[in-house]
Amino acid sequence: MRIDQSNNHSSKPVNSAVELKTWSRSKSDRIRFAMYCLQIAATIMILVQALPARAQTPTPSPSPSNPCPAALTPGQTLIPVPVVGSSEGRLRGTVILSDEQEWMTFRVPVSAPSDSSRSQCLPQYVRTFREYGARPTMASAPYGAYARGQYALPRPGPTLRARVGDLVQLTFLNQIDVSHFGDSIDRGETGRDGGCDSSNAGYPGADRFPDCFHGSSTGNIHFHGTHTNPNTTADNVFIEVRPSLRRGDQPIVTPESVAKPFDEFFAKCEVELSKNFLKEWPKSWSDLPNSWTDQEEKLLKEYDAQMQKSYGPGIRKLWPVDEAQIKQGAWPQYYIGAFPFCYRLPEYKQTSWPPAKPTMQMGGAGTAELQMNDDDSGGRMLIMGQSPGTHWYHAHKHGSTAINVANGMTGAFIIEGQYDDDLNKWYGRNWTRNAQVLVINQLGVTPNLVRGGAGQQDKGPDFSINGQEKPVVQMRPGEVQMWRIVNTSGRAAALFMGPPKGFEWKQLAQDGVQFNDTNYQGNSSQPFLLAPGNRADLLVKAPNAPCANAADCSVIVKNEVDPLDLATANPLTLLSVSVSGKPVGPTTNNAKFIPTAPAFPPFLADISDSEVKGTKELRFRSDASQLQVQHMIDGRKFDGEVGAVVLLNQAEEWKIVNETYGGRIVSHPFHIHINPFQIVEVFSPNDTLPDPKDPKKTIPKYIFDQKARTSPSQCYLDPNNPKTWKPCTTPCGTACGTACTMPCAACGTQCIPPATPKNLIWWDVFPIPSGIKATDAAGKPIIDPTTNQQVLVPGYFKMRSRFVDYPGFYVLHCHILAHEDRGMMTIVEVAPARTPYSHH
Ligand SMILES: [Cu+2]
Repeated sequence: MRIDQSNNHSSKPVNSAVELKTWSRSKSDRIRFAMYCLQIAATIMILVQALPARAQTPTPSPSPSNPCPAALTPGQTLIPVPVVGSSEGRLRGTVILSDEQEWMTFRVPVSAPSDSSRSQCLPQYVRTFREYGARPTMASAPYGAYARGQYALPRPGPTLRARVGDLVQLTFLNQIDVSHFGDSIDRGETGRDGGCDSSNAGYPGADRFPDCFHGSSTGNIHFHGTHTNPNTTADNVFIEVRPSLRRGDQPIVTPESVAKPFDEFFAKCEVELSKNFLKEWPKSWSDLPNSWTDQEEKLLKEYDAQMQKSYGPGIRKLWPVDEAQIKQGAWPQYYIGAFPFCYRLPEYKQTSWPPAKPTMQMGGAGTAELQMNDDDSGGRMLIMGQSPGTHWYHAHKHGSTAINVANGMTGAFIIEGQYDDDLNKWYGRNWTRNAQVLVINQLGVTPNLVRGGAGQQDKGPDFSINGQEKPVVQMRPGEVQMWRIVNTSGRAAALFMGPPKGFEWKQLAQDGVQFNDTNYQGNSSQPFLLAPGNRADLLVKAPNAPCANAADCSVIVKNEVDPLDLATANPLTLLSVSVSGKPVGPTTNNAKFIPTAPAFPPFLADISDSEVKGTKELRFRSDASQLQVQHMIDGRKFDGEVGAVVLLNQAEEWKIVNETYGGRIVSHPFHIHINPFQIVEVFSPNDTLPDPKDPKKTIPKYIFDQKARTSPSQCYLDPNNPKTWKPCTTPCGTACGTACTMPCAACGTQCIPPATPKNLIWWDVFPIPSGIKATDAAGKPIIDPTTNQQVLVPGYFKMRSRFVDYPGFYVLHCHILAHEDRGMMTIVEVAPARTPYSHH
């Protein structure tokens, strides 16, 4: 059990092993504990504290040493990320989950992020997603020009690029060398220590397996934003691929060792999935080539035997779990070293919506008859298509999403379609291929909770783009560029404050789903928020002349996990633009925003009131009564049970509630896989209004005591009547208009509830507004007479989604990934609407 601290700043890596008592295999390992000091020649002591089971916690001392390599210092040219593209309808590639030593940046001081803080760089082992054939990022151009020493630069996984309709055929390999990360194997199966990572800062404390940090060398890929099959070899986050076993120092599962069976599988998969976009294949383990499944069985048994040898009886073996799942006809969960992803990005080809029904369909019949006229899609028609746009992928193994994403296991997934064609028609051939792909992350090696008190970084590590801090994007004077921005951070949202002076921007898409023309025309150089997981496509227009200084051309963000943070959040430089070169002719298309938004696919039509067939309420709650704050949904942490069941091909309206109050409040970013959603109502009880007496100050928008009113614009909510806890759009005390929502007492029954808004934006992550503890005019708690507790008013939003096309199991969760790992996730089951029975 060793941890490579590698937090030295000398010229060669120091592989000092630190053993933690709780991870020990042998008696000698059991003795040493995790306070470890490394004496460095430069007389700097780096305190290593609170070592978690698979990460390092250097707390860099505030000194001018530990300089960063050039590419990681602010103001360096943005380095593009390598692309794995599709051809002839196939995205074929190999993504290798491996590890390397990279220069990681650490903010000094660790407190609130600020442009006046500085970064130190220390080499650290991190897990990476790399395309097959990638050379370490310090050795190959253009990285070689920036690197320092023998450590690599951080960067995201390759940008994947495909087109709507394409088949995705990805070989995924896990070649992590676990000896670089201490006890990074899945401790749950060792049968020891409850299965959670541990540190001497008190972790895991109140956390319990499986809702704790653990198993960080296990990998998988979530294709975030894809509308596809959630099962088997598609967007299936339940699979767990353990690192390859090794012979000597080398992984035995390699691209070569799986090439033959995977080629065979991909060829068969292509034939099957070409029949119909709704076709689900493979269905069972026996659909995979025997040569590979036999090999996997052997490797799993060998893995189990090795675990038994190391940890003795009491281990949880993997193969018997797979075996039982296979016997039940379920898809097995555990793999060693490799997994073949194969699925299609469905293309909606009809010109109107809803899709025309096939003429042969028999109303009310079971699938038995309908299978006759088609295949296992039961005669169903594709209802939604894959939206072309900026999507992404990331590690999604429960228990290690936070650390793996922080290590850099994220990447952009660009899905092209008519959207690109329309933009390229205006701007020029392949213009969208030259878009800036900006992968934001908060890179780090240890979640805050594992570090404990003093080492915690407020709002997490600094934002990086493609691994760099504050890089520079090149633009020509007057040029319009497309920026595809992905916030892959596991923690903080970035509020983009607006374009730099002299620039203009127009948002084209949100979360990989394009705006319709009304929303495109209606936004101009506005601020926008990218919560963790959100994306935005922007058209950015540079000024006609270079900036007088770099600061004038900087894109400024504020970092938040709740809007209340913004009052004290520092403006941060995310990136800068260098405006130089030959100006773009002001009358050419390349100097203008496209006059009309790209054609809007018919399947993105608003979800109407009449389409909604069911409602649900999900309550996200942070409970601060325990040793550490515990995060749950509907009072439960993730336990593998289904939390929401929906019938296939129905639209529902869900109220997503945030019962997180006071203190360090969090707007948990709600994310659901497979289908995007539209927001129809938002209630944010912590909202503020400008103070009419002093525009620099704010006053609460909602009051719970009429005597607290300082402005007629404030809305009164009755603390004893939860039915009034709703958004207020009409000021109280003024005449009620047609757009009034109910809560203002003064509006009474004259109010006409607003119609469902139109032209709604599609999202796949949306922060749930936090709740408030009700107080009276004197600032004292308002007590609920029935419970004798302070009245707590939760925030919420209501969303509508079409649970269409793909039955199966997938997840919804908080996209603050430490919350997800610790239990704020549940399973959605989309049940086939048709029974298998015939009723003649
Ligand atoms: Cu959360």
